Amino acid sequence: MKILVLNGPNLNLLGLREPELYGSRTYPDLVEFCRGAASAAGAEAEVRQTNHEGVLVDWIQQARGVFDAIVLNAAAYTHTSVAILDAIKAVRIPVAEVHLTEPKEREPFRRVSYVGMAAEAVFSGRGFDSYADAIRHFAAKGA
Ligand code: CA2
Repeated sequence: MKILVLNGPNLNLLGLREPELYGSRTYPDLVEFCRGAASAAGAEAEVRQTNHEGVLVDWIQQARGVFDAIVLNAAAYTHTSVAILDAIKAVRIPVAEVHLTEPKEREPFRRVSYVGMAAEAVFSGRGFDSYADAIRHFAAKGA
């Protein structure tokens, strides 16, 4: 099973800023972590990051016929992007929403999730382990 792991804006700064919130491990650490979690679950993960909303839309569209599932941390676009919601609905690949933190326990503007309106599952508040939970979710059910 091939899983596409997509990361949105500023997640390239992991470990370099706000470690009290997002931890001290870096984005390259996250890439390795996801690859390892997928491998342990008998799957394969391709991990990408972009700061651009349209690039996330392109990657979601292009996943059709290539990947079995998408693990998506759209970061701030989670709370704003109808374009990403529409892309998820259009592509018809199962999507899991993930977050390092628990957005619902933060500022009120993080309580809305457009991604969550189309995602089949949400894993949040467990740091890198949120990604492992999502990867195992798809591996266990065969996407
Ligand atoms: O908890 C998460 O994973 C979030 O998706 C992170 C987003 C935030 O907008 C969401 O509400 C919840 C922010 C990502 C910013 O990443 C940084 C990493 C290190 C330093 C600064 C920002």
